[in-house]
Amino acid sequence: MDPTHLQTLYALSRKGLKQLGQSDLTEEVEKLLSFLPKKNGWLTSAPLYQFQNFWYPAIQLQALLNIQRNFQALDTDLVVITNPKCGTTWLKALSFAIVNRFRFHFDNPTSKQNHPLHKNNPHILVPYLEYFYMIDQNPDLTCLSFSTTRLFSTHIPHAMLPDSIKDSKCKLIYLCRDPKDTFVSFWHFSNKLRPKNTEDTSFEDAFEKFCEGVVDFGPFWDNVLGYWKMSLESPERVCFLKYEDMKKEPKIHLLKLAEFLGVPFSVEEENDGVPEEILKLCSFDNLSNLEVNKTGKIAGIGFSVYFRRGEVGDHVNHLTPEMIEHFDEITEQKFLDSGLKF
Ligand code: PAP
Repeated sequence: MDPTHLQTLYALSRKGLKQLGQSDLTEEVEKLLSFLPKKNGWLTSAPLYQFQNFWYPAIQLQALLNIQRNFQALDTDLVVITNPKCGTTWLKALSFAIVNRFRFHFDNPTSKQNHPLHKNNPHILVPYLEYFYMIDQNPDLTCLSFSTTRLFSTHIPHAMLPDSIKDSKCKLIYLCRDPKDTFVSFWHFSNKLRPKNTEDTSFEDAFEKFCEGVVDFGPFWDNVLGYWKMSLESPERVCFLKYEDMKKEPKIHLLKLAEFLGVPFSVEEENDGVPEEILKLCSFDNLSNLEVNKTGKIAGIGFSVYFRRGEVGDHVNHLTPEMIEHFDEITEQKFLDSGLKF
């Protein structure tokens, strides 16, 4: 991979992450915020604002408006989309490895050892589109063009996607996860991100906020439903995946993903065990034990925060039976008649 592209991607993530803690907003956004419903956030100390039914920190809202106005999708783009904490890091790694497997081969030991995922966190290789647009109203995206498929990610809800993405033929992969495990993952993540001198949100308070929908890019359920519906209407555009299914049958889902992306595994690749190599490279055990992910940091945030347990069902260790029941009731009600179940 071209080192200048990598340097640009690192610089972008550094600036984007620093920006998350600031309120460097345009006058237009400042004015808009003064009219929007506002609640205390709990992922970071930044408040959340409700804009057209979804909740965002101010800087993310600014990025969203810039994206809606200025982002130009290409038909060859691939967008990795999630609610936060649904397995974004894993999906970024898998997508990168699938799409770029003809450049970084798995049948050649030197190429295998030098795979970019050994030295770079997946969030660097597949950056958030929001990071570009927090910094600049109309940024230069050339650093994404190191391969014919531009690969980036977002947490933007479906209803808020720019027309440019909706109207293009670019492909979207959406990964969702059981909201109970997502909430628990969010909670642990927020404890690691929140600056030491800020007041803690209690677990119960965070639970209530999540259930009310007050969480970055939430309500969780509405974010999921938007992409679920799009995947039913346009299955050739949206591949809708569940974290739990991927954990249970990773190879089946990897093959499905490659097929969807128009780069199915050949018989030779399958015979050579390439799908297994990709799964091993992107596995929780492998990624979380790489030096870059154990000790690497960017803008003061260690990459290790993206790796906790990586399991299904961890919520039973944190939620009371009443909380679980409440969560399940909301899920049932929200997904009623949608055909979507957890
Ligand atoms: P993000 O949306 O902020 O990027 P994301 O990657 O979705 O975060 O969330 C991290 C979750 O994915 C963690 O879940 P946990 O808290 O329940 O443990 C993390 O452990 C899990 N995760 C990270 N990498 C992998 C992986 N390679 N395979 C499976 N799960 C993973």
